Amino acid sequence: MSSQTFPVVWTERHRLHDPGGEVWVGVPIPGTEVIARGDLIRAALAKAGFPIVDPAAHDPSHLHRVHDPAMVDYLRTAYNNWVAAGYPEDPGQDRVVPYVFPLPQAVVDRPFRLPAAPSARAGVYTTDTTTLIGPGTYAAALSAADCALTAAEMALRGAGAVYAACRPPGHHAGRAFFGGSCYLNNAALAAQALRDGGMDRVALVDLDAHHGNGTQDIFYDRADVLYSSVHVDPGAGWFPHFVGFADEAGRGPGEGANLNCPVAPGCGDGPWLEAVATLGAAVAAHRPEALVVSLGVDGAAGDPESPLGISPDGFRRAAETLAGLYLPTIFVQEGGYDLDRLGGLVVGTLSAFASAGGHR
Ligand code: SP5
Ligand code: ZN
Repeated sequence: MSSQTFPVVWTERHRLHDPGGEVWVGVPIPGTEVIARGDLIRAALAKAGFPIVDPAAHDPSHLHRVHDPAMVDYLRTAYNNWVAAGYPEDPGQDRVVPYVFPLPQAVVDRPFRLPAAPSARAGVYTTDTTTLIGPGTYAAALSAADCALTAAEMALRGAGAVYAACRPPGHHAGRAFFGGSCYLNNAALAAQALRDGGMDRVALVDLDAHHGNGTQDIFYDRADVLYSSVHVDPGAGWFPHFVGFADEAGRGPGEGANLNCPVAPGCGDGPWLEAVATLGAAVAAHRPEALVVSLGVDGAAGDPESPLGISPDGFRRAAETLAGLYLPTIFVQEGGYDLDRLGGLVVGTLSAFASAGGHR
């Protein structure tokens, strides 16, 4: 292993997840969270000399540390129940996709009962129509979680930096909801594993272009895990639309341990790197024993899912800011959808972190 690299946890099992596109404003479209992403990232890292290791398999009970067991059970069984109900033949939909949602203001206040129809069950845990479930989705999501958990275990054993090549991504999955192309929250699982392994305080920095509403939800009431994020302003019309504003600061014992730095569409490197510096200062003030970075590179100029316009050099400079915290660091892959630039952005960011000495 060259001194400018660190271990990558990756598995070909990500290929089991083919969402088959997404439904956006009612229209089936190809979608951008595609199988090629996982393979392009691996190829670029291998070419750059990063050593690649397989994840260890973990018992699904690990998932219950951050997720509602009922949601995990839903994800495990949803596809088979969908097929058994005949939807692939009539009306001709071979992926699990919702059509109704139990909004709290639209259901009477009585103990929740799971609806009988699989088509209605599809709306119980997801926030949107863009996060379809196919035959291998649950298996791939488990393997992505395995990558993040394995990276956490390597950090607990003394690794200075590890990259978990998670696909599907995770930061839009909360304790009892999933969405935004995410099913299980890989970064939250890694942070919780670090806590369970004996670290007293952990910090998360989320660089994905979108707010990590799932990660925020999981840790919103907790003081031991800081969640901090720079993302495109949801108030300017961007996903996840309802959450991710600057006044969301945590609740109860978690008050002050949640930091949102929304930035304007088209802001480019300057304001984004200022926000990254703010996140870095908050992490240092939290005095964590380790750092988990939700590394989405969908903020990059040219990405089809965000308007931020960050340059490759911007990502390198963000990595140098994080390296300057000198913390054991786990990078967890989130978004990044420009297939021509994805591999280069990930390698550039991780290489800059290693060159700045962040992995020692
Ligand atoms: C993990 C992650 O980055 N999830 C982000 C999902 C954002 N999805 C927003 C809605 C999709 C709209 N895509 C249509 C693009 C047309 N230009
Ligand atoms: Zn994103």
